[in-house]
Amino acid sequence: MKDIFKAIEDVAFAIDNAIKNEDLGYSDSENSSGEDQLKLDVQSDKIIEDRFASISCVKALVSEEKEGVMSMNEGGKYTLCYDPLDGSSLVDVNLSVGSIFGIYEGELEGANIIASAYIVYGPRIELVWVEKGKMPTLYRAINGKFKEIGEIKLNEKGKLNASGGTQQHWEVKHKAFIDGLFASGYRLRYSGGMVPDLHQILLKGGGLFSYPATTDKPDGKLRQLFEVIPFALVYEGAGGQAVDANGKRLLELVPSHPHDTSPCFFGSNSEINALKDAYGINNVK
Ligand code: AHM
Ligand code: MG
Repeated sequence: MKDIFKAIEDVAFAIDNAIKNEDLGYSDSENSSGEDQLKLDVQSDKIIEDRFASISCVKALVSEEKEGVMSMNEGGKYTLCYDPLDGSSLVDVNLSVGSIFGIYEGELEGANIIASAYIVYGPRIELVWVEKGKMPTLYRAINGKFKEIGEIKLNEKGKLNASGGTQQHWEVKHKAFIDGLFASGYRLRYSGGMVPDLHQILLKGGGLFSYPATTDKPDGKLRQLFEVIPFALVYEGAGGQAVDANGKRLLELVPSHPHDTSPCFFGSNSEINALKDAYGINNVK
């Protein structure tokens, strides 16, 4: 696992360098979700693929920017599922973006994630790493090296509210719930990048991030293997909750395809319990 952590540290600096210096235009290709790929998406994917080729415990890669599963090292036991540059459409307006990694042992499903990590490319580079059953740890890049800052713990209740999806397509119960949070004093914090948005809620003590089912996207937008499940491990490790629209733990998701999506809600306990009440799903497993 140390090898994987070291490789993630290395790709953080390489991708940060690409973001700062490379062409911001589109490539000629689309990813498997039908989205146009930026040159930076493709470059970030290649940086990760190349660095992980030499990590013998990694048997396969699954990337937001690749079709299917890419075999790597025979005899490896882990599959690395990753989004190389999440929120890449925000690079041209110079907002923070990120990379997300889930490390799975066995079948690719929530129950088998054993560690996850994300990198925030902001004014500084930060990295959060969590192993199953432990608390997430924050690292910050200082003078070209990651320094351990400390463990991340959510408060029982926060103040921030971030909900994605087009409001025009929100379900009535979602709109009523979000309006209720604002009416009770929550503040809007939504950049359109799940990495900085979820990171902000974690570091500011709590709140709620939602990417709900919408009438135009009934299964949500965010991908289970390399966006939703890795962040669920972080939020549960920090003492919060991460559930789908039925109140099921996101760590129990079983994707039938590597690019399957799911509605998702991440937050501290008070907000997720309020969500379950508002959605009428309390105690549903
Ligand atoms: P991407 O992986 O193509 O960058 O898309 C994922 C991003 C998330 O970072 C963010 O939460 C979401 O898309 C924002 O979507 P929307 O603009 O629909 O709110
Ligand atoms: Mg993404």
